[in-house]
Amino acid sequence: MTNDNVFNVAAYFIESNLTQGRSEKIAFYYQNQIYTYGQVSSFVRRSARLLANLGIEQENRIAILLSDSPEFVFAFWGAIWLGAVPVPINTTCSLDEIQYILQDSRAKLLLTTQEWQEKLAPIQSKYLRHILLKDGESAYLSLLNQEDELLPCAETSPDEPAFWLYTSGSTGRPKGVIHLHQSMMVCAEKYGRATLGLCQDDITYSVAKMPFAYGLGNTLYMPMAVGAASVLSDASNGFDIIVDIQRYRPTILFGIPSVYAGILALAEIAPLDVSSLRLCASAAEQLPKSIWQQWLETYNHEICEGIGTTEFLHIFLSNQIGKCKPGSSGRPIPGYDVQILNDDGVPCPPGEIGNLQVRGESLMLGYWKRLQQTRKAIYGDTMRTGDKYLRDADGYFYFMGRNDDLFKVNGQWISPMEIEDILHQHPQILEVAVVAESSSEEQLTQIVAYISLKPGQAATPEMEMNIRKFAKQQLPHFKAPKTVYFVEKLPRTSTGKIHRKLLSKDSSL
Ligand code: 3SK
Repeated sequence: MTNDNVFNVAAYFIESNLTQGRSEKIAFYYQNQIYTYGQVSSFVRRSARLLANLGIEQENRIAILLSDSPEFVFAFWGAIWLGAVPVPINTTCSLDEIQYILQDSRAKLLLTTQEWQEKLAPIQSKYLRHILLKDGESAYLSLLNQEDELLPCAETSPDEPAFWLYTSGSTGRPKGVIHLHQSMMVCAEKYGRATLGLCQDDITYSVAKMPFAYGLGNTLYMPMAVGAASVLSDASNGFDIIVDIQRYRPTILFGIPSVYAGILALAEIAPLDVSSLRLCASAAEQLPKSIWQQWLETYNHEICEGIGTTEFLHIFLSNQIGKCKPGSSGRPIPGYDVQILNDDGVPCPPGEIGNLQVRGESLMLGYWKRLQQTRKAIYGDTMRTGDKYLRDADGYFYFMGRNDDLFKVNGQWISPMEIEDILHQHPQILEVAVVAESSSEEQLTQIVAYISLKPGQAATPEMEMNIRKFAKQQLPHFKAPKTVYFVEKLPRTSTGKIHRKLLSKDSSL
């Protein structure tokens, strides 16, 4: 960062690789193509030029509705180079959510595919001036090839908005999280370099995609910060990911718990080739201990679990290989101050559940047009995340649920995670979510488990009995689920977290 407060994060990530002699080094793998840092630099500059020629100006938002691809990369950095503000939209969003995001962000330009354009045809946004397409006659890449690279980067500052990410909580409309030019650099240094030791020989592979904060760091800016390479892929299920890993031979796998479970369930028919991997990481949701253990036994790798938020852009609590505690989110990474406070704001002693509060330089500026929610969450450079946590005597943090996931049974607070962790040890269970429902007869809170079974297992009354018996043997009686519902798969939010609100019949408990 320069002293005169001029800093453009696109120029920072692009130019540092050129000045360090990496023009010919591979930055991205995509299908059967490769893109070097020199090519990325050229396309990003052309992309800025194309946007400028279309009348996009500094601070204008541009929406990107694409799966992970070179076009996404060039449009994202090109917009920031120009001083405009990219707004990635997750391709798993519903049409209604996409319409909302286009209106709410007031995006002037949308980059998408022909297929999406057709689906979006009934959607109107009075702010949208241009739609560019990845495919078809005037494909975005061929438009870039007609541009020159001569536009200098905008003289932005580290503390002005660089990009937005929409976060869809379990209730309400998605919120636009405004991130600054400095945020990506902070996360790349604190988590990528200092915590994981990312280096230029690494090839990263992320299950989470770039419109999700976890995926953006894993695939885009963290590898670029050290001159590493990454894989751009839209694979989302266990089998396709196994194939990708064999093909691209990444050194780092950034997974999520449901995908680790899915890959393990395929271990007999399609074992994962782990010979290229030096590190497996997990975030986005709590990783059940049993999956951590099975992964170690099956693939001889610890999983380095961490947790972050879209508001902090990336991970602030993480385990370290060799010092992992399964079931824990790890300890604060360098540069982040993480506290657990009781409802009076007093730090909790080890073993007591409290509210998670995090301080760090990558914190968002705020939520777009959500002053009350911003003020409620943030004070100074500190945020209350809305998560319940406890810490053990060694300083490891344990996720107990979102504030509104915890419920009381028999007068005692119950964390659904504790029960899910036990049920995950049942050999036939693939995924489980525990919620509270009120029983119609007695109006009492009862614990209910929604379960999807491993391939080949049948959801029979005997299976239900067997699972309930297992739970009673492993848990105090009042914590054992009274009802088990079998589902094909659990509902998830667009960022892959279990959508508990959609499960509970009475979410107001
Ligand atoms: O959910 C998480 O753990 C996460 C991790 C990194 C970046 C963003 C998020 C939400």
